Amino acid sequence: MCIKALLWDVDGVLAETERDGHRIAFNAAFAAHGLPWRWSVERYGELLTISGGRERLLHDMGTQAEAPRHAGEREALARALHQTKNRLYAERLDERGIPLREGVRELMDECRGQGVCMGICTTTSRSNLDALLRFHFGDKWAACFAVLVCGEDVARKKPHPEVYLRALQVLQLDPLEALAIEDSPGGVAAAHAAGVPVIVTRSVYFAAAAIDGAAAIGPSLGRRAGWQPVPADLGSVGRITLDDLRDFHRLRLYST
Ligand code: XBP
Repeated sequence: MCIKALLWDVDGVLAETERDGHRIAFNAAFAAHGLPWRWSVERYGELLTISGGRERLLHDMGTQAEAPRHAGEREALARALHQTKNRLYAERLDERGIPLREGVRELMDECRGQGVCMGICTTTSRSNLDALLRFHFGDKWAACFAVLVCGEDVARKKPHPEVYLRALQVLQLDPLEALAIEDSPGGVAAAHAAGVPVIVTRSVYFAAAAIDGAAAIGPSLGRRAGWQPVPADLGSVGRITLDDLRDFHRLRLYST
């Protein structure tokens, strides 16, 4: 079975948006709401085990003395903070963007050139995806993708497989006709539970995380060194190509 669709995760895979975007915007939102809470790089890394910004806020309120006592008030505060955070995140990205990770643009170009369709499978909010990709690909960025599944499109966020199941349903594909690219254990678990083979590009926050069940793991799409399994030697090609993904995908199918 060949790859008919490449399904991209967003945060950590397309760009290092967690450390350099969301975390900073969450802290700015706390300040804007007059709250003393600030998430350090390390604390934010711990909080990334909770999928979804609003859910992350609610979880953290359990550790904050200033948090409202009643569940309804906490929920309202989390919603308000999350809205502010997403607005500030989009403003920051409109102004200066966050660079795409190495090899992302080239692999997308290859997919378009070879007629392999692409989808987005993320639990981030659609406005965040829009802000990131508009900066890099212009207002018509969405036309590059056959399906977009974001946080507000699903009832259950990763590691639940709903984002992937939904994308497969829209694309009318068997899970084995797709390949996902993820960076986190939760993302891999989501793809896995949907039956979609998945490769991992390590991001700063999950550089050393234990990750099971990936067809291949490597440091970046922009580098051939450091991947497991080792990609075929392609002489001067310095990055991971669509043919490498086809190899990873094939090896995965034969080994399961
Ligand atoms: C990323 C997330 C999101 C982002 C923040 O998921 O879990 O919560 O951290 O975005 P994925 P929101 O790996 O699926 O891209 O604040 O919009 O949730």
